[in-house]
Order: sequence, then C-alpha cells, then structure tokens
Amino acid sequence: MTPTHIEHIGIAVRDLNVAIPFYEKVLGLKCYGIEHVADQKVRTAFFLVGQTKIELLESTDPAGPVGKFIEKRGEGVHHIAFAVPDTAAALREAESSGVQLIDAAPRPGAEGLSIGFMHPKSTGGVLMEFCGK
Ligand code: CMX
Repeated sequence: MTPTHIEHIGIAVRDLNVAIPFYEKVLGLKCYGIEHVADQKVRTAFFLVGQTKIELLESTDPAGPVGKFIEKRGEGVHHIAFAVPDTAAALREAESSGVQLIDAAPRPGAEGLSIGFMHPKSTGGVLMEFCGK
C-alpha cells in the first residue's frame, strides 16, 4: 500500500516545556495540541508544517519506548509515520513482504488515528509507523 504522504515525524525530547518554545520561537510554528497517550507512555505535542506534522514525544515512563530511546540515544528523530488509507491492510502487506512487525494489528494512537509500527531491524534502522483509519 503506497502512503499518501508523511503524516508526521516523531521527535523524542526530554521536556516538552523546553522543546515547544524552540519550535514556536525559532521556527514560528504553533503548538496546536498536547495529548497524553497512556498506551505509549508519552505526552505528545503537535505542530503542522504543510500537511505534515511534527510530533514531539516526552516520555512519561523510563521503561516506555521513548524513555528507553532517550536513555540509549538521547534526544532526536524517533520515527517516521506514513499516512495510509487503511492501517490494517498496510501492516498485512508489509508483513507479507517479509517485514517484521511490532504491531500485528492496528492500535489507537494520538489524534484518534489507528497506528501500527514496523521494527527498525527490518526497515534499515528507521522506526516506521503506518497511520490511518
Ligand atoms: N529508531 C531506530 N532504532 C531503534 C529505535 C528507534 N526509534 N528504538 C530502538 N531502536 C533500536 C535500538 O537501538 C536497538 O538496536 P541495537 O540492538 O542495535 O542496539 C533495537 O532497536 C532494540 O531496541 P531496545 O532499546 O532494546 O528497545 P526495545 O526492543 O525494547 O524496543 C522498539 C524497540 C522499536 C521495538 C520499541 O521502541 C517499540 O515498540 N516502538 C513502537 C512504539 C513507539 O515507539 N511508541 C512511541 C511513539 C508513539 C506515538 O507516536 O504516539
């Protein structure tokens, strides 16, 4: 399934209160929403750049995916999310191409979207997400 565009770029940050002013003051973007995604153990802050979002990710638990990432690699680009019409179908297609999935089936993500991840070990070292209905 071909993605329609980059839905968002996820960026791991230590502290939203420090990171948000950078995006607002230096880049002139407006943070339009902050959300706690309990399932993913993160607080997210969103900015829109054209039709693509920047999603800042602050960990709420050192044992969560972003907490572990920051501990190991520090702040930085965490994942790329591709917009697809049907997340379940995109995951199935990737799996049938031999990609190792993190999510066998879609789960709820930020902004009410249905999300599913592929493992960075089978995508050339980049954590990739499908994001859609
Ligand atoms: N990008 C690229 N590689 C990554 C990575 C990332 N974001 N996170 C971890 N890795 C690499 C590690 O560096 C490690 O590689 P090495 O074995 O070479 O050292 C390997 O993957 C395993 O990493 P780990 O630290 O042992 O971490 P885990 O196996 O516990 O988990 C992962 C890694 C990707 C499976 C886990 O983070 C995950 O399930 N992620 C999907 C969910 C997620 O990221 N949620 C947060 C965002 C939610 C949102 O957008 O709303």
